Amino acid sequence: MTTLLKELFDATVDGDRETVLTTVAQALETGEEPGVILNEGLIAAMAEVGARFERAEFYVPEMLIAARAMQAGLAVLQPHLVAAKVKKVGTVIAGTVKGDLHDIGKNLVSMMLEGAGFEIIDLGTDVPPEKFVEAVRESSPDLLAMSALLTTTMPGMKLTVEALRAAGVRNGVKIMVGGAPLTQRYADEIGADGYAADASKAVRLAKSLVA
Ligand code: B1M
Repeated sequence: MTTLLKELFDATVDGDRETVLTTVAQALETGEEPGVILNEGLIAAMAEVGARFERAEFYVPEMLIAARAMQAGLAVLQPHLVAAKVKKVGTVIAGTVKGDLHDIGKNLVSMMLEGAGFEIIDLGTDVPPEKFVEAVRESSPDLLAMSALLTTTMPGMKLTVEALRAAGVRNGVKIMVGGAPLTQRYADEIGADGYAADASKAVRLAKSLVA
């Protein structure tokens, strides 16, 4: 890894947005491949952030700050990635289910997935089943990622799985669910393909579901 990419890696892990922005720009100026900047700088750094979170060396705030720095760097890199036709790991439609306005966890999961190379289509909060179905129909994503923070809104996930089935699009998409009140058992009960307890595990699950 070049010194510049190492600097980008460290700045992303530290959530140092300014240094991320300058090192991405410098790496592009020196002719570094956009895909290498993405993989060795930003994505590798977010994998390290996930690993530190799992070792309880990082908590949610550190992870959020790093993810925001990563997103800033990614925005600069994006047009160059498109020009270089760098392939995405997969496309994810993300949203918090109907009746539920909690989005901090969903946003963190989305940012970590973005940091792992996924393209995110974020439907926001309070998303009814029919809106998920419409988005799956329109975008044919690899993954549908649903979040719920309230015991009263969890059933929205089951209704969405049923609505996807009724619309005939369930089999074309992997469904992952998460949020504080959820369990693997609930995910199994509603026919989801996977459950993750936190953003780091969500990245691992998403990668395994599209593998
Ligand atoms: Co609300 N709230 N809240 N709240 N809120 C909780 C969830 C609650 C547990 C607080 C409590 O009573 N102790 C409780 C729910 C009780 C229950 O149902 N069991 C509750 C309640 C009752 C309510 C209201 C009903 C309060 C009221 O008005 N009477 C109301 C509901 C509004 C609505 O949604 N319709 C309400 C409102 C709000 C605010 C708007 C004030 C605010 C949300 C702001 C926002 O999100 N923009 C809020 C907040 C902040 C919380 C707490 C304090 C924090 C949630 C949070 O952001 N955590 C929460 C109590 C708590 O959790 N300590 C609480 C940090 C976040 C990073 O974690 O979201 O768990 P989390 O996400 C994690 C994992 O769950 C996982 O990864 C994330 C990162 O590691 N994960 C996924 C999440 N989604 C995933 C998806 C995946 C995989 C993993 O794959 C798809």
